[in-house]
Amino acid sequence: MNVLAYDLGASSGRALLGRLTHSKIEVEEVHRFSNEPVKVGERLQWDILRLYHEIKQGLLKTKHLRAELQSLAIDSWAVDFGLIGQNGELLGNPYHYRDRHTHGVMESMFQSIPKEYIFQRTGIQFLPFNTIYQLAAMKQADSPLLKEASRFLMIPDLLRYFLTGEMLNEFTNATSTQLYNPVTGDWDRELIQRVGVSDSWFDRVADPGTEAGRIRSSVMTDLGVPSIPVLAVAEHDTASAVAAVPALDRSFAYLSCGTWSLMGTEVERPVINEETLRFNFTNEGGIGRSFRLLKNIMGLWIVQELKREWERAGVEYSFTEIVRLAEEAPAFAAFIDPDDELFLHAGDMRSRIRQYCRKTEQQLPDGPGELARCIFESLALKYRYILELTEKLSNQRFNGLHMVGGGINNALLCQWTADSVGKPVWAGPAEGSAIGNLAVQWIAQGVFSDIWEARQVIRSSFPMTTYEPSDREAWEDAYGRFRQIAGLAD
Ligand code: LFR
Repeated sequence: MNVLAYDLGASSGRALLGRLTHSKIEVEEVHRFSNEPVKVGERLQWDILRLYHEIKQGLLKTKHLRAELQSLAIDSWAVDFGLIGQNGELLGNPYHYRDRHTHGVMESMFQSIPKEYIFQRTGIQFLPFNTIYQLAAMKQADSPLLKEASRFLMIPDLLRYFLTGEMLNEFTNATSTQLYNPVTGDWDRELIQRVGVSDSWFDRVADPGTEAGRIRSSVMTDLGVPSIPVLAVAEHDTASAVAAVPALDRSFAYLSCGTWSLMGTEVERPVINEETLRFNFTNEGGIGRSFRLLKNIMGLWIVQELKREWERAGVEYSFTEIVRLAEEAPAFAAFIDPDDELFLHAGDMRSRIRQYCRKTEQQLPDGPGELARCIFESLALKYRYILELTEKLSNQRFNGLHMVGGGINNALLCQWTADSVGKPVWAGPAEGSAIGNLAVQWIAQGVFSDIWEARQVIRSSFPMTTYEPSDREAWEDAYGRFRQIAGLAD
């Protein structure tokens, strides 16, 4: 049974063809493409029509493989959206969540809508780029789009709409907006109205696994493809990545490692209390109406930006080289808190890292190896802090950590994570989101009875590497210094 998963990340997208043979999943990458945001004036936007074009290219390539598809589905990063006008056309280009138009908007919103109220109703962490603040920023700027809009669609909803002509809001992504109420199981219409936008844009929320239409006739004619069902899966890429965690134990911790690092656990009900508010944990929707109690950690973004910075200066380093240089640099020389707001927006990371180190009276990392080492060690140390908080907030003890996502190709980071958290790290699969996307399509088709059966099959289909903790004393010592420098509370 062939199904196609499109997984769109912040810098690239891919289409993976999934096949099931003898209870093993086989995947074939049929298409890979870059996803480069475009800056026009001061505004950073997604090239959404290009992404749609690449989705169609993926369909064409699959057709050429003569693989008959039972269904297809799309997942992507969260929080970003498009607004649809009365005539059914997209209004403007979706903004990139790292655009600066949300600067200061979250803090100013708290003056009219208390933070506690928002958290109580949504259970979602406060990130300055959440959909709620993007809409409020547009409202403040008196954006004409808000006057014309009649529907709100998240990125995968939007691409699915282009393919099928049908509009539908998907659950896991809907929760990331900070406008969805997990207790009532619907959009929080009161909150939406308080933000000052129309709640009529927000329609019924569909569970992952719902059939959300079929390829529309114009696409069938243009590409010469049959009318394939398009499913809504766990369309937030992190929800799909968590779906693909090959855990045996129902109590497990994960780290989805890519541009972002998302660390947490799966819970049956959202954990909305003073502690989760205090530590800014989130309760995003998961598969089977579970919730992902987790926290965003800045992740490999800082290194990716450094790499781009070097490229602009005419120096090309591959990720493999960066990792090797980090390994050769002196250990535990300087730490940053990767989640400092300093590192959120695109730009000159070298000088920001040095600025952070100057402020905290540390040595200033200089060359590529020292900078990369500082980032990787700091990430590994931050993972320990968040893992311990996850245990505390969810009242569990984990005997290891599952790592999924492209970041696991960095064996050094996996090893340092194990060293830092003092527990084994089980790394795999690397294509977590795409595999979770495939798995939910197979659940919808009745091939797997539930996510736990899917996880078993994922476990036996893809390699998993174990990293045992080592060098504990040095990491313990580093952790104490890191917490002091980053000012992290108990
Ligand atoms: C990861 C991710 C995170 C979300 C961030 C922005 O790709 O989806 O879960 O917080 O991107 O949308």
